[in-house]
Amino acid sequence: MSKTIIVSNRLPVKIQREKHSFEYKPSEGGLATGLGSVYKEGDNIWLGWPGLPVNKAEEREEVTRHLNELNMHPVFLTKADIEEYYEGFSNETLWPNFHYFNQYIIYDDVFWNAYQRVNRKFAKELEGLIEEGDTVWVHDYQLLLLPLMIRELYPNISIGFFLHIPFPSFESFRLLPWRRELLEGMLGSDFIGFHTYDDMRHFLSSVNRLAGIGNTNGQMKVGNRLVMADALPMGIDYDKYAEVASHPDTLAREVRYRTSLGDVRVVLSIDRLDYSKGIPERLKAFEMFLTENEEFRGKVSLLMVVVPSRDTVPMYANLKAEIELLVGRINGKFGRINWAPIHYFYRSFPLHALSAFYRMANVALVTPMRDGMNLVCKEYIASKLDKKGVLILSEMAGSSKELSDAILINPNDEGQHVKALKEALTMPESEQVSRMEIMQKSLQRYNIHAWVKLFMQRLNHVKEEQENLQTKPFTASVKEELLASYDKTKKRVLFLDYDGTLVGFNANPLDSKPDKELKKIIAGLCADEKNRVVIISGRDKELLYKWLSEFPVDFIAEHGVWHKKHQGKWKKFVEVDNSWQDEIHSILENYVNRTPGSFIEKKDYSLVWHYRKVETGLGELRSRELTSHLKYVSAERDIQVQEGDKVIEVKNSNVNKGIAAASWIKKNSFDFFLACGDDWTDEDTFKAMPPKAFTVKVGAASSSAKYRVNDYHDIRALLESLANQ
Ligand code: GDG
Repeated sequence: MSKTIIVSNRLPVKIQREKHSFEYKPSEGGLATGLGSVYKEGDNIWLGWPGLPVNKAEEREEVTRHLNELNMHPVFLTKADIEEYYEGFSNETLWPNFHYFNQYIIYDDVFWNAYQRVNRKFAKELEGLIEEGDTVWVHDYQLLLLPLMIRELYPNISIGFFLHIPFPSFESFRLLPWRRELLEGMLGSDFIGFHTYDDMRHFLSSVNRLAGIGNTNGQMKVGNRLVMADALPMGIDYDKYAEVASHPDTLAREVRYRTSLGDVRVVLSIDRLDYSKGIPERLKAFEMFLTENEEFRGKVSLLMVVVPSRDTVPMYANLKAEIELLVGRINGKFGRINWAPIHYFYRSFPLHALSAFYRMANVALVTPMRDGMNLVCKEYIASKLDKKGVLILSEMAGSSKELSDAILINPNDEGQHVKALKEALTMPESEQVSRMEIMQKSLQRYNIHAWVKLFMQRLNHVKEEQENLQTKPFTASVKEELLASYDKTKKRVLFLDYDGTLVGFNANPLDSKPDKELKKIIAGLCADEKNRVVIISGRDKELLYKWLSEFPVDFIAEHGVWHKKHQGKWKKFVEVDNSWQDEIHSILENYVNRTPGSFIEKKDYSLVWHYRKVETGLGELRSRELTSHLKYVSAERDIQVQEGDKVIEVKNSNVNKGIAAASWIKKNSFDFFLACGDDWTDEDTFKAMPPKAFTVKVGAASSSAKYRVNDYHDIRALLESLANQ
């Protein structure tokens, strides 16, 4: 039985050393909850660092045994590993670089060596666990090199990777001396997920510039392997946060806190101590807000939770000192005996306290300078059972792409920050509710469970595509076989696509008229009475006819809308059938699931997928993907796919190249079949061919053709040898 192995730097467990043993507590993080449905099943396992140094052999054995019972497996790290790989390269090199704080990067070969060493340690540990057929899902920036290390050990295994922090633009990423190795490490995966389309786009641009690998809709060819990147925004465990928000413990806490605070409006801020979170900027904006809006003094308090983190590192200690100075200054300047402008806590709180904060906050102020996603703002929304409350969100947080009904601000713009606070605190309740409702619906749908499911689906999809790509090369022995069959047969049909198959592509389609060489080949093929040559193209019929009517060929034009036998007239298919709609609707639904903001419109004879409200770029990406997908599935259905302004329309068409070719075949009793084509529309032709047909795809994309060649020159060479037989 194949299994799934989750790999992350930390295991989802808190282990505490007691006098003679260890105590284990599961961690409550979003990722741990979401992946619980995966790693706790059957033989699945989560591999990572248990979070504390364990050096004695017998203690390691004990911890391993206990963790194995919880479906976990430890990678033990030494003190030097932690200092150099985790605190060093991960947090002092990659973290600032990926969050655009390049002035804080430490470039240190000792750190880099440790990063390679520890990634290898993870690979080594996996070596004992992985079996052929398994799936490995690697998480985050501490393990960028791991996918390639696993790939080298197990070339055929399914490897997924998800980056939880932003992927920087090439201009930032190129600063790292080890950029190439880092990218190659990631490209060992089959599927690479990012929170936003921008992260994905930055990654693809770095892959293009540093490794010279281009992409189509996020699909890359890495050596002979297909690798896919995609945007997959992570959600939260919505129901859990909604449930905790109605728990008696939470309600009791809210009453207690409210009584202590008195009659003030609450603005909430929760972050881990980090320079990427924009905490000083937030405090300065709050100070400016109180300076400019006297009427709010005594009426609004900022409840600021800063969760301790890395504060032994000087940069973090300085940040903490700066925050505390600002809090002191503001409270000193504006505070009253019965009112504190800021309630500041440098510690973490239990979940129910956090939930009570979410419930009582009139405004949540989430204004990072840069954040991969940011889950706090999503948790705030899920906790708002009465739908009253306003979210002010930085456009630099990944979550801003989904939560466009928040008040979005640029955290560097103090004026905008101040204005947003005023707008939030004076927003009519009806507007609060309507904005909150939209955001809640979206977060309910795109929750953590949907995210995990989608990631796995996408990874499986890449694997399937890789298998489809197994189209065999058109070798000399295949050619021999084809020629032998051609020789023996008496009634042959040759379906030949035109652009990309018989001629190369031209910027101006009118420049693709048949050249001398091609004319000679077609004439040669037509000279043999045993051959029926059918030009099967998406081009309009007039042009095809003008270019090729000098030969006794048949035509299927405009993707099968029009047909013409050599001696006959142009004829058209007509029929209307809506039976395809249910199936296409479920495909469109699948894209709506993966694309926040998109929706389906149902018309009498068509279905329309709208993406005008989708994150810029992501909508375009999905539309291209959907178009390809629809063209692919349209082989046996009477539909046509049309792209419009931020819409994709699927209509009845009753015809495509495959249906047309099939009807051609049905009416005759051919004994030899050859079909050549280069794009998605030709897939229909390939599929319509009988099993004994020779089907040849031009180019490397996945195909239902049996064989593939590199370009139209190869097709011409093949046809020429047939003509010369
Ligand atoms: C990475 C990326 C991305 C906070 N204070 C307390 C507390 N928290 C919990 C929150 C939330 C989590 O910590 C912080 O959420 P982040 O989104 O910042 O996640 P990280 O794991 O730190 O960061 C980030 C994320 O990965 C997911 O991909 O969103 O951009 O940097 O869940 O509720 N929890 C408790 N007490 C606290 O005082 N119990």
